Amino acid sequence: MAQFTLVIGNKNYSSWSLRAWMALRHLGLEFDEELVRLDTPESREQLERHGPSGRVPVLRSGGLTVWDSQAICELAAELTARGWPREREARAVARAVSAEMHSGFATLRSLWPMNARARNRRTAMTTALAADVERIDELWNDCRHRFGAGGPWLFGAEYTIADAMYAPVVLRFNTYGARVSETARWYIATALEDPVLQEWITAARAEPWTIDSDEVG
Ligand SMILES: N[C@@H](CCC(=O)N[C@@H](CS)C(=O)NCC(=O)O)C(=O)O
Repeated sequence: MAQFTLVIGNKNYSSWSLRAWMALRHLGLEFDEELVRLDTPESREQLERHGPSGRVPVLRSGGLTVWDSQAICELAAELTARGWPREREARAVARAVSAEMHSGFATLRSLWPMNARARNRRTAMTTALAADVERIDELWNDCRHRFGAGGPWLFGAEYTIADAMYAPVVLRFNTYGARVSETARWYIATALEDPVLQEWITAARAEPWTIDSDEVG
């Protein structure tokens, strides 16, 4: 049994779970996985049993409970001494773009819910949605051009927490056909080839459950 247990929601729909899961996997922290189905009559009681916020992801280790994706990523980075760029300026920007994702893009998150297995969905574009897409395109370009030269990720050769934070956005842009720049298209294609993300998508496809409110487009 691993020292850590990561409690997650449905792989098809739970974008915050995906972020923590991607970070742990890429940073090489071993963990057991426990899935709580979202949107069932029992979900609330089960979620509240796992963590005080009643939300997933939750990371458990012995008596420690960590109940937020960003806090889980930070703990993983501390434990592995990986996950943030080594160079200070890049690290500061990586933290800024990760925080921007964690605290923002509400329109994108509500109008384009993560649906890992869905393809070719289309929704009406709104000004607010276009602004979120444009801002993410801009920040991906900024990271790739300033720091990405050494490899495929936002900050180059090493996968960082910033990549984990935007993994659900990669899936959303793919599902809903976001119109983005060439750099962003390249980053999406590269991130989609990642075997770790592919493993999550395969598991999402195998889930028999559907959440109607997240099936849009
Ligand atoms: N700020 C939290 C957000 C977590 C969150 O909203 N998780 C969703 C699933 S992606 C959840 O648990 N929803 C509870 C529900 O659907 O009942 C984090 O970063 O972990």
